[in-house]
Amino acid sequence: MNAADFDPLTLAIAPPPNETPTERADRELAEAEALRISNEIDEQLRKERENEKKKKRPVKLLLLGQSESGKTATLKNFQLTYAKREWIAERNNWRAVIFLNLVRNVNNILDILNREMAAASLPSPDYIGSSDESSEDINSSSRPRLKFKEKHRLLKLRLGPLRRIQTDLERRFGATALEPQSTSITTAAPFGSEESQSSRQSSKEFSINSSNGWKSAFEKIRAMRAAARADGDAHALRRLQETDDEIAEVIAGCRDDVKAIWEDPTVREMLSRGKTRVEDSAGFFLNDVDRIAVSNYEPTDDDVIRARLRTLGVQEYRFIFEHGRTAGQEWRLYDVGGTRSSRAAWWPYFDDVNAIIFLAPISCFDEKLAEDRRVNRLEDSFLLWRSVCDCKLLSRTQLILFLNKCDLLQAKLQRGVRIRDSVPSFGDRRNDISTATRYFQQHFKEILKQYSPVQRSFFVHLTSVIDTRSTAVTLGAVEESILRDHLRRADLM
Ligand SMILES: Nc1nc2c(ncn2[C@@H]2O[C@H](COP(=O)(O)OP(=O)(O)O)[C@@H](O)[C@H]2O)c(=O)[nH]1
Ligand SMILES: [Mg+2]
Repeated sequence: MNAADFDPLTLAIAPPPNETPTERADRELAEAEALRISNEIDEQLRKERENEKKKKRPVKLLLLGQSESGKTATLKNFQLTYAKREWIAERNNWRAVIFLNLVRNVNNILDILNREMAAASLPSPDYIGSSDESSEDINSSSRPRLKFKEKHRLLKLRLGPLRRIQTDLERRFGATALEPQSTSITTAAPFGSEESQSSRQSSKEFSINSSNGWKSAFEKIRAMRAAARADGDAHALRRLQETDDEIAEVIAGCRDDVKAIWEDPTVREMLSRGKTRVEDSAGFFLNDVDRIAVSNYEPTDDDVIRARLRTLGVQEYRFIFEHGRTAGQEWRLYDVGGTRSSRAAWWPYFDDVNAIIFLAPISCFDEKLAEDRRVNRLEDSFLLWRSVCDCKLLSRTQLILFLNKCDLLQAKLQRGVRIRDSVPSFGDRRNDISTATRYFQQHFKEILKQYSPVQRSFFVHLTSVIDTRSTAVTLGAVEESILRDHLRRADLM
């Protein structure tokens, strides 16, 4: 007798001692069947596990649209709605950005004021403004000349320190990559490349250029301080160490003058004659001076959404959603620079994205692209939408259209701006928001139908993405439909 004869397991599964040949055949058959079923279950479990893994794969979402269409603001809404912890941790970092936005609003007005005061002091009564198209007929002979007073000179003087604040803040954010201002830039430098940072010098807007966006813009400030310290560069260090708090003090000290210049009737008249709508510009905070220009200012959620930090290249943001139907699921959102020259950098990201949110700012029907003053911004959105619909790589990608800046559209129409003057095909339709959105929406839909390589659904939302509450509802719908598509794909694979 060997050891196996005493092994309880061997004994338990051993055939009964007096088995007849028929019994033995039956037994073997039953065993084979049991094995088959067991294997089948194993196989099924394996498949389910694999499927789960596929479903757990990150959902990839790309935000596209021309520059200043609201892509980054939409991304921030995602973070606010679905990754609140991270949002709160970062909120205070936006303080310096909001200060910069505010200070730039003021300095832009000061620039115009300087120009116009200089011009107003010229002896010629026929003076017709400066050569800048936006201020063409500020003092045209048909209207009374603007009367600048001692008060304006004093305001200019007292607001002088804000120039330095702007320069300081821009330097802090590494303001080397700049908004293209002309048509001469036609080729895209690869994102993140040296060239894209150094080739544009005229400082109109600062930007971030990195593989993960605003986080590293904030990180950069810390790194610059460390470098100055290591080099023993006391001067650089002193400048950099000027903390947000010191900057806040200077801005708080200018609070009354900032309000005074913004509320001054002559300045308002000057801006309106020059058709400069500061309130429509990116990062507009002049109506919030009382709240922001204080030494202990802390940004609100809405402030952060409205803060403008230009995006360059393609930036990836990874969020594990804490809320919503996809709680626990990783989402990767890609935010891109939207100027014409940066669009070439988008294509490599088209490969395996689940969905694209395409932002079309429909309030821009009477505006031109900053990078090419010949091109109407709405027309540019249509063309861009067409090339996205048309793209074979994206033929199976869900496209979600946001007709954005509806709030600005509404305000514009209420001011009496007529769509037909910029979009002749609009014709004699009613110049109101519902007719306008329906008209534009139809146009986008037709392009989708006509140019998509395979038929696909048209998902569209009317949005004002600076409104965090209504945007949260919209994002809920977006999440739902992307998730459904994501799961369906996992099941198919
Ligand atoms: N009034 C209004 N402003 C918006 C809206 N969407 C974006 N903005 C503002 O427009 C500017 C550009 O938005 P941003 O998200 O940076 O555009 P991006 O260049 O496409 O990333 C920012 O100052 C935003 O606050 C909107 O729906 N309404
Ligand atoms: Mg952006």
